[in-house]
Amino acid sequence: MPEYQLYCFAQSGNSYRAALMLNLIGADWAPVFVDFFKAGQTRTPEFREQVNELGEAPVLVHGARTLSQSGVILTYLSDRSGKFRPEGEDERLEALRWIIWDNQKVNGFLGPYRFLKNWAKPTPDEAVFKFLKARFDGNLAILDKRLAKAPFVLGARPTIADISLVGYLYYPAEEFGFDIAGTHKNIAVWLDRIKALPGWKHPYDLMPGHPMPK
Ligand SMILES: N[C@@H](CCC(=O)N[C@@H](CS)C(=O)NCC(=O)O)C(=O)O
Repeated sequence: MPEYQLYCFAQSGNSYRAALMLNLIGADWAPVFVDFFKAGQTRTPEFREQVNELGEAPVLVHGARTLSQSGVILTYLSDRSGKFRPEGEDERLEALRWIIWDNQKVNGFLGPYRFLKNWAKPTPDEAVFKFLKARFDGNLAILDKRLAKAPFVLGARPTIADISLVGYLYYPAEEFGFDIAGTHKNIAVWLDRIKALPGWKHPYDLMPGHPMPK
C-alpha cells in the first residue's frame, strides 16, 4: 500500500493542491476516488462519519493520521518533506496569510463559479455569476501585481503558498468562459514556472474522474 492516500477527484481544484504537492515532493501516494458528482459522496453519512466530518475533499490519509483542508495538508507535507516549506516565523506567517486569502477569495470564488457554470442544475441566475466574478477579478489583479515583484508568491523560491494559489488555474479556459492566463501576464509566467517543476501534472492527468462519464 502506498504511504499516502488522497481522497480526491479530477475536477476538484481544492484536491489538486494536495495531489500536486504529493507529486512535486515525489511522495509514494495513490488517489482514492471521491464520487462527488454522481453519488454526492461527500454528503453521505458514511463519508462524514468515516472520512471527513466536514464533508469535503481533499482528505489525506497517512498511517493513523487523517487530515483535511488543503492548507493543513500542504503544511503537513512541507514540514515532513522539507520541500516548498516556508522557513522561519516570518515566512510561515506570510505563507499562511496567502493560503487563507486564497481559500477565501481567489480559488474560494473561482471553484464555485466554475462548478455552477458547468455542472449545477438548474443553472443559477446571472447575478450570482456577476457577484462571484467581480470578487475574483479584483483578487486576481492583486495576485498579478504581487507576481510582478518576484517569481513566486513569497519571493525567489516556490512554497506551499504557490501550490495553494494554482488550485483552479490550470483548468481549461472554456470551463470558466474567460482566459485568466491570457489577461494576467504575471500570473501566466508564474503558472509556466510552476509547470516546469519536476513532477508537475495537469489536474486531469493527476486525479481520477476525467472525463466524466455521461
Ligand atoms: N477550503 C477547503 C475547500 C474544500 C472543498 O470545498 N472541497 C469541495 C470539492 S472541490 C467539496 O468537497 N465540497 C463538498 C460540498 O460542498 O458538499 C480546502 O481547501 O480543502
